[in-house]
Amino acid sequence: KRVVLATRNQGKVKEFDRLLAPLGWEVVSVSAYPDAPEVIEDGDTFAANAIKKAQTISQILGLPAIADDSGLEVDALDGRPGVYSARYAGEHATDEENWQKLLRELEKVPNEKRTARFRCTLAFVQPGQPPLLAEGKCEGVILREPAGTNGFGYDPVFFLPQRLCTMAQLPPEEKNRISHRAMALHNLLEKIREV
Ligand code: ITT
Repeated sequence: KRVVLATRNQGKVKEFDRLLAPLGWEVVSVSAYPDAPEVIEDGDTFAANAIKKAQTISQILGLPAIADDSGLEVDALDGRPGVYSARYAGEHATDEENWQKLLRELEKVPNEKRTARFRCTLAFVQPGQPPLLAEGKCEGVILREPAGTNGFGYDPVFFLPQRLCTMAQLPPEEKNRISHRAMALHNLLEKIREV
């Protein structure tokens, strides 16, 4: 079972690899294909972007593809940055620039109003077939200072009340037990099994 991961985000690739390899899936990143195109993410939902990424890559390479579109929804910001999470602080912003901007935007927001969630939508496409979609989420609170160095993206400022630490303080295998991505992948694998 071979699948191309239609992502250029190395943090995502590492997590999928850890999750899928034990199940006998051979995971290949799209970065291994020099001719694979850059997919423009112009959808306004996670699902639209995930479908577009998976369909484009699957069609061009002629292989099954999984795409992940994910992001952080902050309640005090009416759900932003949402689908714009990767480029919140600008088109080529680093993870650190993005969470720094988030902390600035939330400076005046009191602790009890800093609730947020990560969301992930996965699309699985086999050449010539309609996409299978699956979703996952993970609830948390945005801190005022970063803590931890694991993971990627907004993990250092995403506090997990049940674990009393940030996502970036969890070892990778622990993140993979509770994350939005892990939940979505679990749901996707159920659907793949049904087909
Ligand atoms: P691809 O489109 O190539 O997959 P991307 O990073 O642009 O890579 P998205 O458009 O889905 O992917 O953006 C997701 C952003 O949401 C990501 O860059 C992080 O800032 C944030 N994010 C998603 N999952 C996360 C996680 O598990 N931990 C921390 N931040 C996460």
